Amino acid sequence: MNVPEKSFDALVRHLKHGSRILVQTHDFPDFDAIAAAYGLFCLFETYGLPSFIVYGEEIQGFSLGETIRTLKIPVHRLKEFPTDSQDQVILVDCCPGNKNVTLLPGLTIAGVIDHHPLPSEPEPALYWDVRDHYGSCSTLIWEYFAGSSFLPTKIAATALLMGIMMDTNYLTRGVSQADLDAFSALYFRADWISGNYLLNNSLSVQNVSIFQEGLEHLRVYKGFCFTFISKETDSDTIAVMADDYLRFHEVAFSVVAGLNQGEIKISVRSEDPGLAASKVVQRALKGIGFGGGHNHMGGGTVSLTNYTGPDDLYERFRAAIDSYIHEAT
Ligand SMILES: [Mn+2]
Repeated sequence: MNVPEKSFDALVRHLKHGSRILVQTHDFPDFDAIAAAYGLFCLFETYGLPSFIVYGEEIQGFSLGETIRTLKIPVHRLKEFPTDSQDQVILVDCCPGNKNVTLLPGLTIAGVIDHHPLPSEPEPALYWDVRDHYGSCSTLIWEYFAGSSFLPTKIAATALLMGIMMDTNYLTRGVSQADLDAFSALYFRADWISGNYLLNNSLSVQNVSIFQEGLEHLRVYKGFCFTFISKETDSDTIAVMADDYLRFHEVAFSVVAGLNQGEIKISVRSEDPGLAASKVVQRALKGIGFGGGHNHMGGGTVSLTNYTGPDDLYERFRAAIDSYIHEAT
């Protein structure tokens, strides 16, 4: 059987001539999603094909917003971006059929470029390039550059390098050979001093009370830690907290839940190779919300109507971890 070609040229061959190209990320994009979308946008530009980077909900966190402003990445929130029935969509860093991306009704999904495991029933798309062993989607887009006759500009290289660094937590989780190759190809092409400055300034002193509450509510059970934030927070801050708690040597799996715009947002991190963050969060939220991600990092959402408080959420995660360990042994 012939394996369909995966490359930028192959993607372009699946596009309809004369229709606008929308490069859509998941609804609450992160660095990797924005970087991959921007890399693709730049490639389209060099081919003389204008495209638009779109997302469903919100850019969260100071650091990502500041990066988009500094690097002048043209992003559009779908609520303020009129679409046309002829538009064609390319999804990056997400998959049609997963709940973290709201599909535009009636529009053709021309392509899917992702590094998350496929959902059980993905929606149809014309071109697929899903490499779930890659640490970042930015790596995949770098390979599209490498396979074309164009190299990324300094700004595009900086964005892609930031995407790799964030999704692999500075090359410490889920790293494949492809990520290392992309890293070494991009490192001296990018302005890493600026990129690192932007990544390392994600916190605000206004968040001190959130960190305080996180520590006050922290529960630790057999290598698993859980906390919740009752104040309004954002997914960026809870992700930083979930990362940080793994620094406790007693903790190998962390869960941080927080209130965000009428929903409970959950960030999950695992440094236990036998405990996949994505699988635990899916199991813990079954029936009350949804979750997903990778082995090392994941996230989820529970609507307030289904939320029965932090004690219940804690028990759900504890039970999910216990049953998972049980199955594996
Ligand atoms: Mn990603």
